[in-house]
Amino acid sequence: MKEFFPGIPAIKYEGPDSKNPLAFKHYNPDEVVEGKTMKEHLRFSVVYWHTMRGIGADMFSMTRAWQRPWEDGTDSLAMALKRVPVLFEFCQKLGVPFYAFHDRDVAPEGKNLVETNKNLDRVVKELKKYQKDTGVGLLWGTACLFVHPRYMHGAATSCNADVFAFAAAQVKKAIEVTHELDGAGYVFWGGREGYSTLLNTNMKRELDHLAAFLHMAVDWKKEIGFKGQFYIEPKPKEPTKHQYDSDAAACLNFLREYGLMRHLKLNIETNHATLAGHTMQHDLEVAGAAGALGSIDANTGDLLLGWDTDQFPTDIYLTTQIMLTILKYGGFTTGGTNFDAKCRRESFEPVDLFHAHIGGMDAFARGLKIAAAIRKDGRLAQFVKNRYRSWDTGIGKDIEKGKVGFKELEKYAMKLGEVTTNESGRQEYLENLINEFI
Ligand code: XLS
Ligand code: NI
Ligand code: NI
Repeated sequence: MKEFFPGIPAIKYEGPDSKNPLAFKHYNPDEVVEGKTMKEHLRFSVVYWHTMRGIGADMFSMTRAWQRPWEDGTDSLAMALKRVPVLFEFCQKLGVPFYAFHDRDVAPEGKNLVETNKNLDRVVKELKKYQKDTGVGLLWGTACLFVHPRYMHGAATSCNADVFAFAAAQVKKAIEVTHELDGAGYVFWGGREGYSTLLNTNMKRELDHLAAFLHMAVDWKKEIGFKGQFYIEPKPKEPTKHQYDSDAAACLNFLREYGLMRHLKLNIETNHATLAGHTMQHDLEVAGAAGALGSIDANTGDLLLGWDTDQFPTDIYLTTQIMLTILKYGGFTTGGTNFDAKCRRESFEPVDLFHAHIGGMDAFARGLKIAAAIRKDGRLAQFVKNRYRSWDTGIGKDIEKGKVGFKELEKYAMKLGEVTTNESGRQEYLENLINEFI
């Protein structure tokens, strides 16, 4: 069999003292943490769009900067088929159990939808074969509803009903192929579901349409017996000025308003949360508190660049916070740690893809181990529990149980005269405590 990454061996765990750039220092797939192996906890996934289809483009150059010797410079079906073994060799060498794709990442559009679907079916057949041979599975599938110019006004939120219909047909097919490939989930990221100006936008009508679209997707999922988890991926802006699924809270509000809460969880992406003015941990907490924490797109932004730079996560403080929250909410079930991340334009060699993923995986492995150690130590959780102890008995308990109203509370406050029971929040002490483990 042809090797696409010659000279790069299967990446092994060599431990923290290793100086080998092509080895894991912390990700030890079979090591057990809190009762599960690291592999089971983290459920890493490689994305087709950046890793297989990225060319190192930016706003100032659409010219390929990245060397990918297997590419023939075409967007043909033949090239699409040649790319499949590259992805699987990459995942196998890294020991990553999953991948994720948009329909148009894996197969090119034809001259009409019939031909496009045929192209997709052909590549899906190949993907299925390689999944079977390698044991690498599909974390989630999705549809690309933002590259083709037909989607310039959005897809499900387009002002043009023909576009809505076209998008519906595309998503119907994308769910079917995800089902065919035994995907653990399916993601809705609102590519251009938003607006550039309110001057030409009927927001209420667009949101109603988006909800109708998702209900149709839920119906179709049931009809074909697809058991994977549906997710919405929040993002506040880019490409539009305002994306409707702007953050976790906005998504949850939308899902509740339109009766969709039971059917979708959230796929939270680090750089999207920060673009929304939140931390990743904030959006994870919002999703987790609502029972909707599904999966994560692992990446990071750059504090000095205000766009979705999709960098690989290397900050241990960040991965520690993420894993603390994920463990707190019981860990991944259908979801995983999907590297929606790409190398910088300047990192143009295939080996850079390995460095990038190894770094991300090690950063998450450390985050996981540190989070587990913090949980085992127990001081952090105990502090938080203790901070709320006034709610466990007496008046606090009565409030939580709904036993008292304003009248009773007024009586209580009058008797109290003044509050004398406040305690320090101890933020600095807690920050120091976290640093003990990092
Ligand atoms: C774009 C999104 C996208 C989704 C999949 O910013 O992160 O890549 O994850 O459509
Ligand atoms: Ni993403
Ligand atoms: Ni993104």
